[in-house]
Amino acid sequence: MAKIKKIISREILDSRGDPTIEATVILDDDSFGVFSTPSGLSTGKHEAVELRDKDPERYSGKGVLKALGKIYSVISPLILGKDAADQRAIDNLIIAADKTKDKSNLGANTTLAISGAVAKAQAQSQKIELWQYLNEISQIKLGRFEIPTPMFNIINGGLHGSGNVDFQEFLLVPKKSASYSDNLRAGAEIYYHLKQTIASHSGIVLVGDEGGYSPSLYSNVDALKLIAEAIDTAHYQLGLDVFLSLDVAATELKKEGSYKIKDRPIPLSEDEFVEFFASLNSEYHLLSIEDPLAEDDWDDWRKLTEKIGKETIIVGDDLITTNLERLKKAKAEKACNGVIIKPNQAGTISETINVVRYAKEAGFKIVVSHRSGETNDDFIADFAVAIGADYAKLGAPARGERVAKYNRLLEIEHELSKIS
Ligand code: 2PG
Ligand code: MG
Repeated sequence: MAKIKKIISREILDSRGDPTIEATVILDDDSFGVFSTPSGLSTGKHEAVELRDKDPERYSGKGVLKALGKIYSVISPLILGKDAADQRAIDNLIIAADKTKDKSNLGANTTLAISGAVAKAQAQSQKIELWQYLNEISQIKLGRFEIPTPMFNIINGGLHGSGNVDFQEFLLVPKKSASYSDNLRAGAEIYYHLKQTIASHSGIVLVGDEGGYSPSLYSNVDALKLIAEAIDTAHYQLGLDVFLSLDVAATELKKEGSYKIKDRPIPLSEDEFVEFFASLNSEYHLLSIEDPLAEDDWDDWRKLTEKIGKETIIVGDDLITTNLERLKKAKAEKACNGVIIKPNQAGTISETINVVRYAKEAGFKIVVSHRSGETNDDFIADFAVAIGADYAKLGAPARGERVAKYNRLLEIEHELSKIS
């Protein structure tokens, strides 16, 4: 049994240049874990919240010195000396100290940094891979470990783009039957060709927050057309080798009760927006649509899922926010059939695992996801394998903080090839 001996935390920068927390947890057998918290931009109203300094004189108010103070004064005294193997007990102490539903006291950025660092330290102490350890504590029984199918975000719009297109993410998803390394290659090759395709149409090639291109287009459908063209020139077949998915992040688009998108001259009502997706889907056979409707519009979600949920995965991100109560409601209301899992929406590893376990039992497709603000921490890759996610959404196959995760999956694929 290894006990928590020391906790060190620092303010570092994420991929947007915003401060975030890096926590190091050291055990009395000298094992250690380092974890840095990612940060979302298109955050859901119901997700756990970050604690930031709000001091306009430092980092435009985004500093995390108060959060570091909470680690020093509240969390460390609680968990120093505790057995690192008991992740749930440690997380419960942190949850009890926070006392809020949305982690607004300690901040989910604070609580996750410690929770994740404890898990990493314990995996090292047990001398097993992190994905193996996380699977152990999740108590999820998998027939065998597999690499989830990657979802490459190759065109960035919405809040992650440059005012170019309304939908936040245009994703490329390779077929499930291929190996992960072949799928990564397909993603990268189509990404190169997309650059040429965009250059030949608009001349300027910019990238957004997740490394996907951010071209200025007349419509959202134009983005799908560009990707289809790039798939073709890269010698892959749409609908056979690769598929298309969207993260609409629709809450950001809804203004005064309707959705304003470039594809239509006048704003669309909720019902018209549902129809828009139904017809888009009949043309592009989308593999999945994430957040097609606003985060509290349960009835509209149910209507869309009823209409196209048999052929397409309707994925709740801002709708569910990795929150067990909201996931239960989504099941009861048949609002969607897929769920995004982001540990920092929940705030601890144990709470995230609770949501995954319920989602699996209820038959939801599971998409484990990074955030738009990331560091080189590759924890999320191990987590996706550990819980047997169907998909892993990790941004474009480019930019250091994104490829850190894709490369970690390559490493795990290699490790798995030795044990199977
Ligand atoms: C999303 C995410 C990640 P953000 O909406 O799915 O791609 O974006 O981290 O900004 O919430
Ligand atoms: Mg999303």
